[in-house]
Amino acid sequence: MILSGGRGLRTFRLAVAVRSAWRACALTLLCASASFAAVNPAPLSPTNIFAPESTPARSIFRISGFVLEITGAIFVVVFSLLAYAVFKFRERKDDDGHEPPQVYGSNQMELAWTVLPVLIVVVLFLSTAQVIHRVQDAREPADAVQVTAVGHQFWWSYEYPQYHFSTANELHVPVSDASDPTPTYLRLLSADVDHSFWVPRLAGKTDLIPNHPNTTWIDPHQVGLYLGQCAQFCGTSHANMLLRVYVQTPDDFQRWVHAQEQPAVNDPSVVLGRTLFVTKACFACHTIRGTIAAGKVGPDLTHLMSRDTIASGILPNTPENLRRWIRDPAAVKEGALMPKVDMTDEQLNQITAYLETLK
Ligand code: HEC
Ligand SMILES: [Cu+2]
Repeated sequence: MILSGGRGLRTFRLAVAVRSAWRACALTLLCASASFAAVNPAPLSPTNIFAPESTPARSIFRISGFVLEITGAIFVVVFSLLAYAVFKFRERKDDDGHEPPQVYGSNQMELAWTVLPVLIVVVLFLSTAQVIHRVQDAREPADAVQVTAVGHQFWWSYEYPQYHFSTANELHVPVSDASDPTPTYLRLLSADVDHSFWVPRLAGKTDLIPNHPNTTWIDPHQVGLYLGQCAQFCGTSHANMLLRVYVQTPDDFQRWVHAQEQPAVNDPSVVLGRTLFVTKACFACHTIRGTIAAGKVGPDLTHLMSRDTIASGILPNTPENLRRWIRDPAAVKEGALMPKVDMTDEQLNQITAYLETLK
């Protein structure tokens, strides 16, 4: 029978329930933070959201942990009370079959379960708004590296306006030391449909929307390769539109910039391949700086061989894969917007040999 022991006993029972709920809650939080700490130092995967390495990602990680703690505590309290009530007041053999006394309208209770949730929502709202403000409205330092990232179906182009070159699919940025930050600011644009830039260990998702420039920034604290992928369904090969961010020491980054600024290598031994490139359709879609090829529909190939992968991270950049790709792009990547260009095996070999000189 519910609440049969008078007001004193009722209060006592509630107090016991609340106390055990709090114990369970504290235990859960302890376990949760222990597992967070265990996951944190060694990322289990290159896209692990629990291993942030850049200020925006860290802020998001912290606010997520905070929200999880509060909602976890609510879950534990509610679930414990529920379990307690179900067990304590279960049906017994000696029940007399009457409905227990019904109790309505406790002002204290009504107030408590209205005011508390409102307070919790306000706290969650304010702390989230603060993180959004800190990430979105961060002032761009004068010496920040600037990159314009453009999403295309199904690849990325990266323009470095300070250095006058552009590249594709593999973004290089300098590591950012906390004592002397060198963040990278990204202007996000789209050439066609909605895409989303998401490298979980560096920053939250930001969409690339046609005719609506967005911005985001990263300040990676550790040298290394960070992976991500387009997080917005943008067409057939949306899942094959991978992101690769190479975080380098300032010296390595400057060396990379210097190499990218150079025009393409002009190797006389592959003149047949080069001629094919500008007589077949290739040059209409691809840029190779230093030649007449200045197309913008596909990735810049000026320094193709400086990249580890082709086709937006889905294939290692090997001669065999290059040949496979040029022979029939859509066979490698469903829905790829590079057409199959008619050519003989010999021509294919010549074009591939030419591309392989583009260091
Ligand atoms: C109609 C435009 C078009 C033509 C013509 C074209 N391509 Fe492409 N190419 C693209 C697009 C778009 C991509 C990006 C595809 C993707 O990753 O989804 C691409 C990707 C590539 C890549 C991979 C680059 C990278 O870094 O991932 C190579 C190499 C390439 N093309 C070579 C060629 C060659 C060689 C020819 C001529 C035989 C050619 N392309 C003709 C549009 C074109
Ligand atoms: Cu996309």
